[in-house]
Amino acid sequence: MRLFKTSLLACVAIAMFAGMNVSTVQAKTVKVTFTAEETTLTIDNKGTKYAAWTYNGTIPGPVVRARVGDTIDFTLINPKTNKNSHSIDFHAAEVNVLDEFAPVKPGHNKKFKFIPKRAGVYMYHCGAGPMAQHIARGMYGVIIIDPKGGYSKKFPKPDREYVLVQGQYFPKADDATAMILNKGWAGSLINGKMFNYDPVHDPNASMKRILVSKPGERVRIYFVNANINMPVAFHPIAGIWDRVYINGSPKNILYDIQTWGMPVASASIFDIVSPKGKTTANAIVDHTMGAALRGAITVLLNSKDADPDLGRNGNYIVR
Ligand SMILES: [Cu+2]
Repeated sequence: MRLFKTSLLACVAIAMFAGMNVSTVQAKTVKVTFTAEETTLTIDNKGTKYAAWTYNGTIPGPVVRARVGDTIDFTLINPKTNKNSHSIDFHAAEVNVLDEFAPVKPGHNKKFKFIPKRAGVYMYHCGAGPMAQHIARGMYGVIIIDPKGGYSKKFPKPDREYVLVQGQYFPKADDATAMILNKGWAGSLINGKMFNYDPVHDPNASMKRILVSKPGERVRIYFVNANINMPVAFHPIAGIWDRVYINGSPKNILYDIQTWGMPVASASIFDIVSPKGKTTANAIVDHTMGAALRGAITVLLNSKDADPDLGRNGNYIVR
């Protein structure tokens, strides 16, 4: 009887403790406001201009991050100075395509809320027609949904976190038909620029615009394939993915992967652990040669002098 009482007390104590845990990670409301901007951006290291369409003026748009159970309170502003309707399609949202994701005319706004229920990394993009053109011109980005339970042995806290989004560059921004037919694509954009982080293959690139880590660190890459028609063969040259979390979910772990195929509109987490005690470099590529050699190469330098801020405290995207 005494044993029963003790274990009952223990159960109550555990339940109380569990209750405390829940209250310490309270769901919150994450306010997100995107303004559709039809603007001009530079899409390579030599200054080539492009008539881009964006969320908040950048390719990709802002990184949105929340936890399972949080409320995303979203507003899309389409200024009346724009010529086109725009919309939002969050792959992390389970809603009504005819309502939340409907196109918004210039001069109008759209507001809705959703509660993400599944941990992962997800693409978002504009779905207004022609969708191929709205995506190709730059209206895409990343939303990260962290698991409710946070980090664990199966989902360790990384030392650095980077977002890489790959897109296709179609120089004829007005030719939506060519985009749909995959004709005339001239390059691969990584976070909005060809060879954005590759001073090895592009003499106009800067040695300062690369990804960095210190030897032995776990680097987590949130990768999104925002191409129009091309899958990606994602590979870290001179390295091996320690883990791939398919769709970014801690439930979907693969170990020891050289190349992972990413269909259009997919997103996953890729962990790489740099060797300890020495300086090394990786070239993270789309191993599809037509994409790699037209822009989809990213240098990751592992050295003890690595900038302490890059890939930390929300600096996911090297701009
Ligand atoms: Cu759009």
